[in-house]
Amino acid sequence: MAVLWSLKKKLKKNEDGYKLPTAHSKLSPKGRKSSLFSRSSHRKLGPWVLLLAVGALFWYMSSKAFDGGKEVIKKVAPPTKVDVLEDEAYYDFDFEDIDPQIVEKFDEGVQHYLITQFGDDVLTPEDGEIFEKEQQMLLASTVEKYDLSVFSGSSQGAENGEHVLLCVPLRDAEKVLPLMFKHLMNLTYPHELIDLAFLVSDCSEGDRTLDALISYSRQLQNGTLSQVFAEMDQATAEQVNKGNEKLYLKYMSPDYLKTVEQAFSPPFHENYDKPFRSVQVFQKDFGQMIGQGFSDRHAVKVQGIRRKFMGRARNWLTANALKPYHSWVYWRDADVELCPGSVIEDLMSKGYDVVVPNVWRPLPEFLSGEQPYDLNSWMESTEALQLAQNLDEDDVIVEGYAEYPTYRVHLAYIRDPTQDPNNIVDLDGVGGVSILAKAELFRRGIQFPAFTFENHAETEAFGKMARKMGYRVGGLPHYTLWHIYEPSDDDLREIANKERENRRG
Ligand SMILES: Nc1nc2c(ncn2[C@@H]2O[C@H](COP(=O)(O)OP(=O)(O)OP(=O)(O)O)[C@@H](O)[C@H]2O)c(=O)[nH]1
Ligand SMILES: [Mg+2]
Repeated sequence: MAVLWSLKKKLKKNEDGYKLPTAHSKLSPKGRKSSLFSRSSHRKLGPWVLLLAVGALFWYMSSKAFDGGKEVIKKVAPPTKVDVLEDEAYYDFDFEDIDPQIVEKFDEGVQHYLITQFGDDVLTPEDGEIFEKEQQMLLASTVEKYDLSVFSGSSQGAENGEHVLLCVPLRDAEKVLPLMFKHLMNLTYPHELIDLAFLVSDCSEGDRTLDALISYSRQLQNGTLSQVFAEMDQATAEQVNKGNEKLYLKYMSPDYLKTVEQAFSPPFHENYDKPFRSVQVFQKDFGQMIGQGFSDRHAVKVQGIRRKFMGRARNWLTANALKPYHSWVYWRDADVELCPGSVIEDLMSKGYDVVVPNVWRPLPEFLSGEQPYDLNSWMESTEALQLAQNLDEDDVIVEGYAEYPTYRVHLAYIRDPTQDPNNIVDLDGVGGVSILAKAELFRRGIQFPAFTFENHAETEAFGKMARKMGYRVGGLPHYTLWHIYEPSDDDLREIANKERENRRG
């Protein structure tokens, strides 16, 4: 009974609480073998899937029994097929030499009689060898050794099999999750070398970021997320045909919209659907009360507080997710619209310890069509250093505000799309939209200050701290990521005016 209960509890915990707009049970991974037990490298998945299947049967039978025969509404059927994870990289480092079935045997009380009652050794030499091996495995089952010098990170990480921890902070992000997941699948860095880690915090009441994230993640790891999105996109296309298109899109550059459309249309790269090494979802609230739309005359002060909350969130995420075998950490915001799939390899190839791309955003054509967006990546200036000397120790300088005339060189403003995207410049502060950093920095204690460090906080202070500890921090002025455009209230009014003018002819 206790066993039954725990199986039931396990299944309840794994139940999907988020309704994806598709029939899950019909989805099965495309183009790859689906046998679970055919290769030795799958041996670790086999027992768990078997356990899950047996558990599902028990759960189904017991729920029938306790429901007095009433039809039980199943929210989500457990996936009928699970992807075969063939690459060794899915299994290396975490107790890699251990076969859980063998180790489990000892937990279940399997005994070995070594001698007879007359004192003879009864094990045959072959059995003795197996026993010796299994006992060694048992002794090693909770002991693992890591040589950290192996995980220092090189500019050819993919070729050298280097593992990346990919961190995404999320707040009220349900709407942008499909976009974010498409970008994750589009990454050409080997998925089996990437551990995904999400931190969801301080979401508004009714927001379903966490549930949606877990549902999408399961489909991602099952190799079926692109099919879910294909169905969702089909539904969106039908809405557009009914004339429910977002009005502002009429005012965006057709070239930009075409680039976005192409970026999310097949053919995708050959490993687009490949599961990642792992997905970890963390939830932790910090009491962040400042809403995205908040703005008053203390806006500058609010920025400092907001950045410190973000710093705390980032530090919690790295502290929980960073494993000894990670060579790199890649930070990415969820609200990026356009980004090359090779971004990790591209940033890695520069031989720097911390690298960021340029970040712009598109605008309606009546507002010049585009705009430098992330002003947090910059080179320090004498003016800003002097300014800092006259500030309170706890004051946070915020870029782009008249209160802080820093005269710094911003990465965003030195972009020239006709120039070589491989060019790199040294930076002091970095923005958080897309940061690649060697994992070593975090191991040495560099973090995203949730306090004022040299009159900065969070990612800008991270850049400064990395520089101070002797690391190379760089930015690519001509390599651009595009942040999503969300029309402001002013923009929406302007669009409404234009629509009225058009109607009047
Ligand atoms: N965990 C966590 N994530 C957050 C929080 N605030 C924002 N995020 C996430 O961090 C990323 C960047 O947040 P944004 O609000 O876009 O911040 P920004 O890009 O600096 O500013 P804008 O784009 O101008 O609003 C996104 O992935 C957000 O979902 C927070 O308080 N906690
Ligand atoms: Mg943003």
